[in-house]
Amino acid sequence: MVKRMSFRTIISLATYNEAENIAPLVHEIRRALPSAEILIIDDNSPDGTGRIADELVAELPGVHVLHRPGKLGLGTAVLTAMRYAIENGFDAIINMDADFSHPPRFLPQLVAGVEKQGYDVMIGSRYIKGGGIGGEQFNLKRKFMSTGINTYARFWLGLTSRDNSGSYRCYRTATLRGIPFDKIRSRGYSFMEEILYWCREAGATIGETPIIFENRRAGVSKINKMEAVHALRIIAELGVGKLLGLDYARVD
Ligand SMILES: Nc1nc2c(ncn2[C@@H]2O[C@H](COP(=O)(O)OP(=O)(O)OP(=O)(O)O)[C@@H](O)[C@H]2O)c(=O)[nH]1
Ligand SMILES: [Mg+2]
Repeated sequence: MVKRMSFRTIISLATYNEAENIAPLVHEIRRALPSAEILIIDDNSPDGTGRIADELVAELPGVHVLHRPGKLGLGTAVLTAMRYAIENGFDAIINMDADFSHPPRFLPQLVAGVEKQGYDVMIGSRYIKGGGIGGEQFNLKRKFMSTGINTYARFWLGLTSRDNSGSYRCYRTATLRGIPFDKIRSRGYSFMEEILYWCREAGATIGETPIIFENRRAGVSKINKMEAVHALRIIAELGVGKLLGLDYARVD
C-alpha cells in the first residue's frame, strides 16, 4: 500500500528591507508551525535582508530563498511563491507579511481552514467577529482606507468575503493550478484582491478566520500613493472587464 504523505505547507515571505524583522519572524514561524517550510522572496533589499535570508537557509532545514534583482512588487513576489509551491508539490501555500503585522500564532487556524475544513482559500480576516487591528498607532486614516478599499473591491469584483485586501492567507495549490497566471494584471498591492477574483472564477470556496493585525515591528512601509491609485484602477478594470465579458491579458 502506498503511504499517504502528510499535508505539505509552505509559507512565503516577500521581503524588501526587512532586515530587523526577518530572522526573529522565521524563528517564531518555526515555533508556531514546525512542519511548514518557508520561502523568502527578497528583491535585493539594500538593507541586507537577502544576506540574512541566506544565513537562515544555511542554519535551518526547510528554509529557502529566492533572490530577485530589484524591487518588482509584492504581487509578483507572491505569484513567484505560488509557482514555487506548485512546482515543488506543496499542498498549500500561506502568504504573510514579513514585518510581524501578521502574527504567526494564527498559522494553525489558516492551515486547518484548507486541510481540515476543506476550503480552497482561507483568509486571515480583520473584519469578522474575533478579528481586528491591534496597536495604538494604527491611525484612523489607514483604517478608513482599508475599509474603503474593501468595499470598493466587493463592489467591483463581486467578492463576498469581508477582508479582501490583507495578504495573510492560505491557498490550496490544486486551486492555484487552475488559475491563468498569465492573465493576472497586478504587480503590486491589488494582487490581493485580484487573486481572490481569479480564485472565485476558478470555483474556489473561500473561508475566513479571525486574525489581529499588528503594526509593523521595525522598518518602514513600502506602499506609496502611486501604487495605491494603480491598485484602484486595476480593480475597476477587472470589474468592468467581467461585466463586458472581456478577456483581459496582462498589460503592464
Ligand atoms: N519582495 C518584495 N517584497 C515586498 C515588496 N513590496 C513590499 N514587500 C513586502 O511585502 C510585505 C508588505 O509590505 P509593507 O510595506 O509592510 O506594506 P504595508 O503592510 O501596507 O505597510 P506597513 O504600514 O509598513 O505595514 C512586507 O513584508 C514587505 O517587505 C516588493 O516589491 N518586493
Ligand atoms: Mg506591513
